[in-house]
Amino acid sequence: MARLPSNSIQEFQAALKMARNIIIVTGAGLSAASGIPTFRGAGGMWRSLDAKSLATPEAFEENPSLVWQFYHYRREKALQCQPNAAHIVLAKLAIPSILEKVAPAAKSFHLITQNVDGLSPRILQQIESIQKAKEPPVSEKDLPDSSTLIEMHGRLFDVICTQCEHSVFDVSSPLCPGLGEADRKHADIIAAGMKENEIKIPIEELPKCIKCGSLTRPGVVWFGEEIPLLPAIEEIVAKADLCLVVGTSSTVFPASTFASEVKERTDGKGIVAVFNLENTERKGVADFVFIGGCETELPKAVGIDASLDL
Ligand code: BV8
Ligand code: ZN
Repeated sequence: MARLPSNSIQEFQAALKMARNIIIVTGAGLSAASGIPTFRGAGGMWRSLDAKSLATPEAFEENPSLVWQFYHYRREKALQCQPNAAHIVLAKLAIPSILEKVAPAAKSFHLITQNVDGLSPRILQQIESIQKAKEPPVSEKDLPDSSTLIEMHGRLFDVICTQCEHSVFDVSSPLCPGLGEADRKHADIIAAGMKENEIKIPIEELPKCIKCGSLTRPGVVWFGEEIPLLPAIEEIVAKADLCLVVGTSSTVFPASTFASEVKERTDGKGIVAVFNLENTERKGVADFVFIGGCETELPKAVGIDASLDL
């Protein structure tokens, strides 16, 4: 009989102290407090557009104008939002000298995010600039290791050519005049999703490749597409003995399998901790469940505050 998951911070911190290879899997719930609606949450902005039917190569093939408007809206939204306390605490764990305070036995740490909104890389870069601006210069151990962050579903701000695959990281707002105009015309994404309101942007006015002039696409992994970083991710998951699952409904494959894989591969000795509004892991997988917004529960449980005076 699997024991009920605990929500004891003391027990969790004891498990953290023993962990050797830590992975953190995050989803849309991590960015909810920043104002970026989740895929499935109440009022999820994509309900009217049904994200799953739009986040596919087929949808893009059939209606690049609508799919680009969907992603352009999310780009603009992400640019307006700020990382929250949970993003900050996770980014601080990428600093070796901070990680070793809470996890002295840790040999590796990886933050595997399903999110494409760029908030985690943004706060990592912000922390790195704060640290690098210090006099006298801080040691390597006080700098965040950005190689610990893996954006497994790609990035909203990567713009990739459909022909020559030239990729540009482009945060222009708007990305092109046609998309800027469509954004202005739609009061919100719900309106944009209504067929009768659809604005048809001619293909020649959609974002083009600066090298060969062909149509570009958002640099995200669509449903039905392979995850380019998966082999590296699987190697990391295979070694993990502690897995935090933060703000994800654990419904999208293969990210949804990582926590149970840690549990199964270690004959149950691996530790899984869920930070969500509800327990999203199958029965018996989660050792710890901290119910509530991760922006408040994560700093408390990990014992690291979200201040940026490092
Ligand atoms: C692949 C980029 C193989 C695009 C995304 C096997 C079984 C079942 C399905 C499949 C399977 N194999 C393949 C599939 C199909 C598919 C899939 O999983 N479908 C689902 C619908 C069942 N998977 C794939 O296609 C993947 N590819 O497997 O390739 C392959 C092999 C050979 C050849 C071809 C293919 C690729 C999947 C990548 C899809 N791209 N993103 C974009 O963003 O538009 S996924 C996208 O949806 C997001 O990135 C994110 O990952 C996901 C949404 O999930 P969540 O992040 O969990 O968000 P959600 O809204 O669901 O939940 C929010 C949670 O937060 C909730 O639990 C809520 O309670 C909580 N929350 C809210 N507020 C807070 C909070 N928690 C804490 N604090 C808060 N404040
Ligand atoms: Zn090109």
